[in-house]
Amino acid sequence: MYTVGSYLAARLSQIGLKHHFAVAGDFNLVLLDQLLTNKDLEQVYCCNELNCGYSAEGYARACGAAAAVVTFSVGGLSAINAIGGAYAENLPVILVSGAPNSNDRATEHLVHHTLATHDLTYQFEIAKKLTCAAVAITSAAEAPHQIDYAIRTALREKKPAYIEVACNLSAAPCAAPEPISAILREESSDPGSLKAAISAAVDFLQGKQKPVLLIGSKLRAAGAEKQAIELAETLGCAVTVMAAAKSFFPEDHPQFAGIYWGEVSSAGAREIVDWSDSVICLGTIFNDYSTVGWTAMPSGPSVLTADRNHVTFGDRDFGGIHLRDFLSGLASKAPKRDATMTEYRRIRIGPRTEVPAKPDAKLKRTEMVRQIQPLLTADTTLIAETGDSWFNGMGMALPGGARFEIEMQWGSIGWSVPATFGYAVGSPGRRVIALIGDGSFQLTAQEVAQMIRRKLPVIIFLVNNHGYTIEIEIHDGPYNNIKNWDYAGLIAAFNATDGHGLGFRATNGGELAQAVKAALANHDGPTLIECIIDRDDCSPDLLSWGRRVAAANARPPNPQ
Ligand code: DPX
Ligand code: MG
Repeated sequence: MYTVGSYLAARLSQIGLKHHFAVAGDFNLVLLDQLLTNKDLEQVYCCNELNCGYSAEGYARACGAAAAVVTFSVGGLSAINAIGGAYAENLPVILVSGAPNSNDRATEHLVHHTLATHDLTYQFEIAKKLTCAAVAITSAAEAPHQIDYAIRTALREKKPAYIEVACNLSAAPCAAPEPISAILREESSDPGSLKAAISAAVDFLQGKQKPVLLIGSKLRAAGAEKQAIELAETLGCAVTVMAAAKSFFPEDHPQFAGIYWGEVSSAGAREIVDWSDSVICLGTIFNDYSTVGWTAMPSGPSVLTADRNHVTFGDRDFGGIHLRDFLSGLASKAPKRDATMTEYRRIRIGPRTEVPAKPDAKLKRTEMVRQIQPLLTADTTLIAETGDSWFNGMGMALPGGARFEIEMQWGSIGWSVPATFGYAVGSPGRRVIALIGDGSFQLTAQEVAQMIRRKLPVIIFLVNNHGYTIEIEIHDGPYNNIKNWDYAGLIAAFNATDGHGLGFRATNGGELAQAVKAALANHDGPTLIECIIDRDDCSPDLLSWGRRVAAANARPPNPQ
């Protein structure tokens, strides 16, 4: 016999989840019990609901989807920031919230954890704005199709969904799950539109001599990474990658021509995009940050954009197309156009080898990244928090198989601590390394305790540059100073009597090397290495980027 809660658990398990993240509250306790009845689905606890949402977001990066279960209002509204992030980052995170008893709706009753008004719909209304599907379950008979609709839509759209379950319905009997294929079935491309788009794109390419590919972050959401390689290999052209899509095209591929990010591109990438006569954009997102304050935005008739569900260039626009189908179709028909690759080979500069600093010399950013680079192996995932960690991460060369995670569209500081936790829960076989600034860490630091609880051997490089350095470079003021913490010392507090986390403080290269050695040997918990560097010791790219972004922010209002 199924209940609303066990039905939900069955569906989460059937779509491939092995875990769900949760924070308890009286409106979801019975629901949590019901979820626990499913032995294929482990319940993983978080310190608060914001972290719970971000943990699920990180898990979705590793496993393709995720679920976070919270209580009403006081929990749900905290989780909402992470759900906005999942929307912006194209990740199907299912937010499940317990809710007041269905008998308390449309009555004179006031309920705790609410605004002390009779409105119990506000969380649902907010969730509707930030998800692709939101349902409120107030009848057990309706629950199966409501749950299926929310999950199916999230998986198809690669966006978060919201399921609210009145607390007295979690254990109410309902229908048993029917075949999961109804949820997993993908809509296929419209054959006519697909054929026309491919043929028009072939004509477009026939007329060009120097195309370049530009990979964007929606390529992964479209599940089209393999097909992008196929197209690249048919064309033979240079392949550049946007910062938010780092690792979505293998950096050890012979056609990889670096990160295109306007003025702060990796060496040769901007030159090759500027030199090209056409840019094929695959799943790209151009915003003020990724265009470096609107200074680097491929546009006009020489740009062909293939997005998750449509293809557009010049005055053509084809809808109802899966990016995957378009790319593999085009790969089988496109002409060879390798001029940009030939040119890139001429201009490319080999990787700069940084000279090791003296072991007792004061730690600098350059020495820190020099020591992190060799830790990256085929099974590493590097997670970079918003801040100079973006730029430090961008500069790392990724061996084949290595993955890179960044939350560049949403850019909410604090994301990386729980996202790293969630990612590590979801991919126990990978070595997870996080680069996190001191300011960001202060938002969500307590989730390190959950890494300790689950004995996850994550390595955190905590960059203590004494403040919000990226903001300092955009626009400085007293608000960019933060209270210093004993970051390494926190680990002892989180360990309490039963944890095996390690915390180290590195003030020079020698101490950092020792700490890295200990981190690699610690298999029983996370290792946090606090790297103490100067407040202004940031990457040169941050300086250039910050100047441009500040200029974009400072544009005067249009005269009325
Ligand atoms: C803010 C940012 O210490 O990194 O390398 O020192 O910059 P750096 P830190 O983690 O500081 C981060 C800080 C304050 N951004 O420089 S990027 C504004 C902001 C945001 N998200 C949220 N609040 C404020 N991005 C949730
Ligand atoms: Mg900082």
